[in-house]
Order: sequence, then C-alpha cells, then structure tokens
Amino acid sequence: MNYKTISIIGLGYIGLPTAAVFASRKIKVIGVDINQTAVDTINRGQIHIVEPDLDMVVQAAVSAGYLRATTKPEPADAFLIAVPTPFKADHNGDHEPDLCYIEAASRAIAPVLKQGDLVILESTSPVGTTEQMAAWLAAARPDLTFPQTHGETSDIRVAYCPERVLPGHVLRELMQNDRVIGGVTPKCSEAAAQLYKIFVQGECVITSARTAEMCKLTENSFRDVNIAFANELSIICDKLDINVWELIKLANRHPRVNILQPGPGVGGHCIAVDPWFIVSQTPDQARLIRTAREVNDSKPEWVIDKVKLAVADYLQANPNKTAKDVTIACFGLAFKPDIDDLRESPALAIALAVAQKNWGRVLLVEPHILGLPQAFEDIPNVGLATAEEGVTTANILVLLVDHREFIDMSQKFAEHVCVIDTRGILNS
Ligand code: SAJ
Repeated sequence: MNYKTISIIGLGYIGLPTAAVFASRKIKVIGVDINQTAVDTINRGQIHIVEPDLDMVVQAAVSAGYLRATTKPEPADAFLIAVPTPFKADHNGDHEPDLCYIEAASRAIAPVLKQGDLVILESTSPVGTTEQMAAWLAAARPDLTFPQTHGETSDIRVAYCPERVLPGHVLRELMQNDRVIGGVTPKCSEAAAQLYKIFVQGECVITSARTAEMCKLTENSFRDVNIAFANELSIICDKLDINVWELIKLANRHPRVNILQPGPGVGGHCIAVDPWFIVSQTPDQARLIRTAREVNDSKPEWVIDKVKLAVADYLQANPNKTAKDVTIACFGLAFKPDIDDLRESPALAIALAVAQKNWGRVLLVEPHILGLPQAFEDIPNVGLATAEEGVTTANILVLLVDHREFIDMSQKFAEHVCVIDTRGILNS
C-alpha cells in the first residue's frame, strides 16, 4: 500500500500533532476541521492548541507545503478520524457517549472515498463504534464494499487505532509509544500498521477492532482505579492521623506494590471520561470502575470541606475576625503539573468553589497563565498573585497542583501555619 495523501479529520489535541508528524515525513496531509478559525490558523503555520514544540513542527510542515487544512473533505488514500466523543447532553448520571461527531465525520468523508482507501478511527470510543462507523460509511456508499460484509475482498479497509499520548509529551509519545492496531479484518490491520509505521518507532501490535477499542478504555480505567485507590487512602489516612505520602512511599518499597499519588481529584479529558464508556455499556458488571469514578469525582468536595474547616479554625483562633478577613491562596489551577491546561481541572473547580463562598480575598497562584480565568471574572475579591505574595499574605494556603515551582518552595509552605496540601508538596 502506498500512502501518497493522508487526510486527518479533526485537528484537535490528537489530530493536529498526528497530521504534523505525517507531514514531517514528507507525506501530503490534508487536515479537515469544521472550525474555520482552526483551519485558518493552521494554514498560517500556527496552532490553536497548547502542546510543546507542536508550533515548530506545524510551521515547518505548512511552509514546506506538506500540510494544508480545509473544512471540506477531499480525496485521500487514508482517512484518520480523530474527533471528540463527549457525553450525551441529557445524561442522567448514565454518562452515555455521544457518537454524533464520528457519525458526522463518517458522512463527510463517505462521498470522497474510493476503492483501496483505508479509514481509521482514532477517537476514544465505546466497544462496537468501529463497526458502527463502517455501517455509516457503507450506507452512504452502496457502490463500494466494506470489510464487515465483504471481508478481505472489500474495496475499503477499516480499523480502530487508539492514540495513547500524554498531553505535554505528545510529539515524543506519538512516535515512541507502541500502537494497538485493531483492523476489522487481518488485511485491514496490516494496511493500518503499514500507515503508522511511517512515523511510529514503537511496535504496531495487531488485534481486533473491538479489543483495540476496549484496550484504550482499559488503559485509562486502570489509571483511574489506581488513582481512586490513592485518593481513598488519603481520606482514610486523614481520619487515622497518618501521613499518606509517607505511607505510600513505604508501601511502594514492596517489590510488587506501586501506588499512585492522591490529589484533589482527577481532571483532563480522558481519565475522568473514558471509564464511563465501559460503565454505560456494562453497568451491572463495571462495579469497581464505576466506584473509582465516584471516589475520584467526590475528592474536590472533600478538599472544599477541608478549607471550610480551616476557615472555622482560623475564626476560632482569632475571635475578633470575621470570615471576610480571611485570605486564602490557591496554588495551581491546571489539571496536572507544569501545564497551562485548565479544562476539567479539579483545582480550578475547588478554587472557584472557595471564591464563591465570599469569605475574604482569594489569591490564585498559577504561574502558567497570564490572565484571570473567565469563571472568576464576576466574583469580587479574587485575583491572580505570585507564589511569594500567596505565601506571605494568605492565612490559609491550599496546594492544588504540584507544579515544579511550588515543589521548589516547599520549605516556605512548611513554615506557614495553615496549609492544606492535596498533592504532598510538603513531603516532596
Ligand atoms: N493524577 C493523580 N495522581 C496520579 C496521576 C495522575 O491524581 O498519580 C491526576 C492528574 O493530576 C490529572 C489526572 O489524574 O488530574 C489525569 O492525568 P494523567 O497524567 O494521569 O493523564 P492524562 O489525562 O494527561 O493522559 C491520559 C494518559 N493515560 C494513561 O496514562 C493511561 C495518556 O497516555 C492518554 O493518551 C490520555 O489519557 C488520553 O488521551 O486518553
């Protein structure tokens, strides 16, 4: 199979780096996105998302003429669909995934498909989505044959190949990580593996489409369950007056124990989402996975209760003061350390809940952002502050993200009288 032109549908956090990496291998890449602003930005050689070094790779690919973005699909030899799979808007706690973007992308590329093309789904999806995508394509193109009905003789090859890159390290992980390739038939897998081998230095491991879909969900559920264990331990240890950070360090000295780190909750767009895809498909069986989600989702509330207790303690120790006199500094708003991504961040949710209590001043210390996040704009007495201002002015410090800068000043935090440390920075 000779891939001269590759089309990536969805130019977000996965699609754009993938498009840029193919283009950097001197393959013609047509990026497709419904967002005209994103398309225009990319065609100027710039990027609309935050990811280290991606700007340089996109700039080079666009100026060399290998990468071009458009809103309308064009013919290509391979199509990679990397669009979001959010929850359905009207969910009642059942967190059902919404495949409307995958359906729209399938319908959009169907008219330009030709015999010999390969279609790969990369979006995180519930088990069975690749078969569903192939059915949408087949319904739109009755003149072509597809592997679900024609097996190895089909005109079009279809596969599921999940991404597994870590935000902040996307370019490196795209190339170095092993890749799971789930073809609808063995020939589909072979075609997809050949495509990824253009840039993947890791191994391309072949399986079925359903197993590949479940594999992606399993990886993130595994992490969620393990973080939930750490978060539950932190709550148990708090009750028993044990330092959870010391406890985990000690337990991890066992050769077969490797406990993850507790935190203020689980954020981002993957770990807190993907396990629900398993739960919504098999609600009676996925008991542990559901409970892990609930444990992690309830952690921010537990932290907010700790702040309430700290305020009450402060007022008891200072009977001449009112809640309006209490200054609270929240250290970190991002969903994890050393990035500026605030989306689905438990730290942001906690800081917002604290600010909305309308106690005294709330200082937000987030070295990775320049302006006050929109959510805080209408709340009085909230402002961005430097770490130094936070430590020296606030009565209560709430450590929410273990940014390198905060770890480096752990001694200063340790000297403060009231610190709520959700990340173990005092023990670092
Ligand atoms: N977290 C903890 N304790 C830990 C580790 C993480 O509380 O010990 C929290 C983080 O602070 C953050 C959340 O979990 O709020 C998620 O962060 P993360 O670094 O675990 O994962 P993501 O969401 O950045 O990326 C994950 C990765 N999946 C796995 O590690 C199994 C990545 O490889 C996937 O490609 C990505 O999800 C995705 O796109 O699915």
